[in-house]
Amino acid sequence: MVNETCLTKYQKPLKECTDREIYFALLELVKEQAEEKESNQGKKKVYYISAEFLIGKLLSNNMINLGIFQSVKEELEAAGKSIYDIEEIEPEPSLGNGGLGRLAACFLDSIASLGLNGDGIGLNYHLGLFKQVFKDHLQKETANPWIEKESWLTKTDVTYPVTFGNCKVVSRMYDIDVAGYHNRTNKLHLFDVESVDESIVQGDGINFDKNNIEKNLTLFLYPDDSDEAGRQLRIYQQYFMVSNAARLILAQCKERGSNLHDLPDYAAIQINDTHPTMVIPELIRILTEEEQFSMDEAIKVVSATCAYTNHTILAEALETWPMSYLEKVVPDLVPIIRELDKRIRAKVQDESTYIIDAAGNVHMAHIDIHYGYSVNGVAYLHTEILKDTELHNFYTLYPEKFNNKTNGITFRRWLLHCNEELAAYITELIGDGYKTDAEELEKLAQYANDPKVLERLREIKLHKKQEFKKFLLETQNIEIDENSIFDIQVKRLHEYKRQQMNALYVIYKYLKIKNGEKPATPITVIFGAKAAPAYVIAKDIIHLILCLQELINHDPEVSPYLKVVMVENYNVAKAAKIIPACDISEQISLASKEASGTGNMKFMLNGAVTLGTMDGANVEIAQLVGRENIYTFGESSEQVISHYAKSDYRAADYYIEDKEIKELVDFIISSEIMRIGDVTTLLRLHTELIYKDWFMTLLDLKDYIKVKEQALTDYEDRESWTKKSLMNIAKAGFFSSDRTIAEYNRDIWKLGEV
Ligand code: 26Q
Repeated sequence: MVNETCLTKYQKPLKECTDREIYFALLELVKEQAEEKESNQGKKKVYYISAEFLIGKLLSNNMINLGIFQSVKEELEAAGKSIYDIEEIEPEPSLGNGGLGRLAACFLDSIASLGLNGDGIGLNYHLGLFKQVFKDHLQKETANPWIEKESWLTKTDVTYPVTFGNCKVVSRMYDIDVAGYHNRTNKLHLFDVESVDESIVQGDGINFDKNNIEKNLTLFLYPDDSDEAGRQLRIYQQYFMVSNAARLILAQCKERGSNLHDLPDYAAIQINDTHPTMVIPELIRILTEEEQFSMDEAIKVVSATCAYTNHTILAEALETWPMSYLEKVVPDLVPIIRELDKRIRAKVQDESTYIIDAAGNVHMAHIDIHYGYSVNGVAYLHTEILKDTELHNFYTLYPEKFNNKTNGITFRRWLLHCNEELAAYITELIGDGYKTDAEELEKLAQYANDPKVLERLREIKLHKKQEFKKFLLETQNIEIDENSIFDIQVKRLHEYKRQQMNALYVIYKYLKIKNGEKPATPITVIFGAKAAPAYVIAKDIIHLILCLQELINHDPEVSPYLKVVMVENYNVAKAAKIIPACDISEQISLASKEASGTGNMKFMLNGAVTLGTMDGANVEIAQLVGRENIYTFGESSEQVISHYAKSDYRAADYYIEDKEIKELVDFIISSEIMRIGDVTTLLRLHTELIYKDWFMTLLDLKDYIKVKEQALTDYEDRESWTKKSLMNIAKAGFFSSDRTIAEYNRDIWKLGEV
């Protein structure tokens, strides 16, 4: 099969082709096969609009879903080639920041795999999110171009004019095929402008002329915590995305027979966080201005079509835009937004729910909640907190709109692809029904006391650890011990996720070893995290970790027992190599702050044991696996919420009153660390932890250390540890995104049978 494509494409056989040539041959072959399964069946369609789709590399996953991975792999092998070498050629599109973007990608996979009629709509960022490099123990950002002449993108002839306050652009739609697992192919539509000019990026960094919208509109994806200059550009991007989305959706619905008055029978629009919220006023604008709808009817129809997902409880992350920005960028939407606000003021007393506040800021989430038909959180606890506190006033108004959809992950990528060996062994034990019905993983539980099974699971884990060890040596020249305990925290860097608490544990362990207390089994603490370029404290935490890495790994007294690794430029491809190698999964956010987490699910599925707080989906993991198969610690979300309400947490009290805490925190500015790192940076972090510590690191530090020590001790009984590992895999079925998407469809989209 591949050989034929090579002969046609290059006039030479597979075995004479370079890996690069083979990659492009496979790209062509897979695109052709995916297109054959394209289908637009079904009257109603879901449009998942998202500013981010963190799709990762697509080659192997598409081959798995099309059912040709094994045969292609074997054909390559016979020609002396390796599919794993070919995988390395593919550039990774970095079209997302983290959880929210990756969730959107998993959802597209599940929508297609369940055979549902549904497409994604987003933006084609040419440089995506920045690439992270480490220099002088600091994070530096560089551009990450990923679009090559031949790629997964297919240029379409769909183009629309988009009008901003001060300029006009013409869009073009590019499509990426989304091949479902042994099922239909859907589309990811990514809009772009042809005038984008990558040469306006200065030097090898990520600075560029912010004023030239035609040239910069789809150049970069903004990091999830951006400075003022970047924020205005995000409104341009958001409006560009939803203006195109609205045009496309209305055109497609008309094609399928809608007269637009019946739009809710033809479309469900899922709004992924508030980034696409302007689609609501934009649709209302088009229907009233161009389709002769009355305002009342336009609002009714749009409200019955749009549904909103909330992904965050952090108040500072809820999007509000100054009216003055909107007047400049999207003046045509301003009268609509004012009308939407006026209608709420006329019927609701509660000012906290108004769209435009007294200071003239527009609250995007408020538009979604008043003018959408569904509001969902992304894990049980998260939805409860939204109802009880953050969005309580809205819940009182519209209790029927609120529902929970606990996140999930696609098992195709996060098991079948990233851990072929484990997937094959599971198939050997329980058959391959679990690939389409994830709950079948439960059948593994019957082997919990089978020494042969546990032995084989240990072997697979060791093998994945060896593979990651090799990768790390090749990419960062760091050598780790595959027989050590791999304790891993990989996720975006944010204070609420508390990488700094893990770093304080590393200091604790370092001092213990220095004091002669050596761990029974060596420990490798692995981090991977990008910090938003403007997020100072986040970057300071990276600096601390890199300094610890330097100090500890070069200390001959300590490094045989403890190593620290910060993986550079953590992304989807690296996640797929790291996660299967994990023993202990660190999910240690301050309770109430992590909406769900999805990394926690990926680790669990690959047999890691969670060390975590009772936050986000950890709560559901704990409930599923039971007390003996998870390590939980720290104050509860109720306690934390009460600390904020009463303002009664003072980090300085913990620092002053507890000698051990003081010793760990002060190590940040010890002569050992200061010799390696930057004094100003380290002092700033030290001060921050003692006088601010907004996310209460010191509150849970002692309990964290205690429980982590217990986990490490328990690891010594390999048999019972592997049993925990097995039980985690067995209970992971609930976290399949197939389950999540089936629930979205049942409760929100109601697409019906096709
Ligand atoms: C907003 C305004 C301006 C600039 C950037 C942003 C912005 C961009 C991205 C704000 C937030 C994000 C991303 C949020 C995110 O990834 N949230 C995560 O979503 C996951 C999927 O539901 C959850 O599992 C995580 O708990 C949540 O943190």
